[in-house]
Amino acid sequence: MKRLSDATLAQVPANVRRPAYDRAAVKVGVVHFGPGAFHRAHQAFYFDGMLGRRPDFGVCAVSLRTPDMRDALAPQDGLYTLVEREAQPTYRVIGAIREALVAPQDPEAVFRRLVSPDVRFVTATVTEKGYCLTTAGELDLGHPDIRRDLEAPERPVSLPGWIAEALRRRRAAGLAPFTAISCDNLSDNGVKLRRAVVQFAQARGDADLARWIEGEAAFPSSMVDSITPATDDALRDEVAGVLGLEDAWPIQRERFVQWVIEDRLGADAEAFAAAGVTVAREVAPFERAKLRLLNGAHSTLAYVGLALGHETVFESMGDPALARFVERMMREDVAPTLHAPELDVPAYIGQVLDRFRNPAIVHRLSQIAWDGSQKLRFRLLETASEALAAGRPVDRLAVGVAAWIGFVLRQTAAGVPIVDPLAVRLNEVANDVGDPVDRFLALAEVFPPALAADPRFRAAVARAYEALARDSRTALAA
Ligand code: CS2
Repeated sequence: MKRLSDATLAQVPANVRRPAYDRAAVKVGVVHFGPGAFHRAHQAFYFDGMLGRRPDFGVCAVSLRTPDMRDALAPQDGLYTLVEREAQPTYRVIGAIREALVAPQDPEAVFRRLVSPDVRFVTATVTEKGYCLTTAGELDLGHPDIRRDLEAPERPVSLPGWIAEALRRRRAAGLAPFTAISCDNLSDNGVKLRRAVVQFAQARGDADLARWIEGEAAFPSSMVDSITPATDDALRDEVAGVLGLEDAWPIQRERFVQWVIEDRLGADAEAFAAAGVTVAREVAPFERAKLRLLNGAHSTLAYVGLALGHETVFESMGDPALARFVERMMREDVAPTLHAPELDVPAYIGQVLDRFRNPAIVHRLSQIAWDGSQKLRFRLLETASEALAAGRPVDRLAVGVAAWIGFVLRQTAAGVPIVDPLAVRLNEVANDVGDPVDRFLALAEVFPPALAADPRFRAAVARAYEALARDSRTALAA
């Protein structure tokens, strides 16, 4: 079977949407760090929608570590298939990625793009861990990647290191900075990225650069949303059947897709809005609602659901006790921490629950369980801190946290590797002696010290932990 590429694009059947613009005329105006499934399901889809009117929004996709994505997409001229799943799936070939680079293999090619006057935007999906932050949200100067980048700042490996060095080179070349848009699930992601980059420039001893970045560069916050299960062979086979062409790395997601960006986009705001992006004065309320409701519920469903023997979000939602528990947590514990006058929170919760019940989406709990040490803070812990400050209970919020502890202990005992940047440390803590809840709460990389020290939080996690250990279902009575 032939491969999807510019040369074979015309053979794609009519029920598959194809780029309606002239791909040869597309110019790279965006550099994206971390072109995993989510980027290709989300930002690249929006840029694809802009290219008809604005051919200067082509994407240069930069992998910070592995060549897999470039190896899959380069022979396809950057083309890949996006499947939107609802009762009836729809198929669409996305053409936004014009170039795929692997940073460690060709750093100068990446810098050439980053220091090009045509490049106005840098976007990033490098996951929570890619920001190298402490639990207080500062750049972690002890992080191995940051230490390395401070020693050799012209050959960066971290996202803050790459952006700082690229901005230094732009400044030296007399160019305006690009606008850097974080698209990861962190609260105030733009503020955090900006702070990390400025702190990196300072730690590098370049106070002028730090000041220039602070004064001149925009780091809008953004909220991203679309449930994107990992690609598997079944998807590759399905797409090959529909296209009549081989696609090495198609992507699937639910049809629902949302991108809210803080209005620091200058003259390009219009172009984003025309492609369906919500350009908002303030993003934090949307971002918080999504992180705490959708992602908080996801992580809770993942750790509790796995303990109950479920495999997917859909299955967990079919478990009445678990579905009821998560809904109560969202409505009674999370919603009161949100201050989002522009959002109908009860309706939003209903919509999120419906999305979890989409039978066309097979979203594995094990995928959501990855990187728990990085995710819990934004999904459950910040909510718990605010609930405690307001004198509200945290019993239900503590169940997901306790279930995460149980998950780490089970995986460690079974010798199953944990996908988490702190895996080694987590295995050590799991194998240690003493009260498990105390041992885990002492992890300063995960739990902000003030929260870990709060006796109400500790008691709630300990209660949930015991209930889960006795019988996972009793914990759901919280
Ligand atoms: C999920 C998210 O894997 C996870 O941790 O909670 O990827 C979630 O599907 C997206 O944030 C939805 O926009």
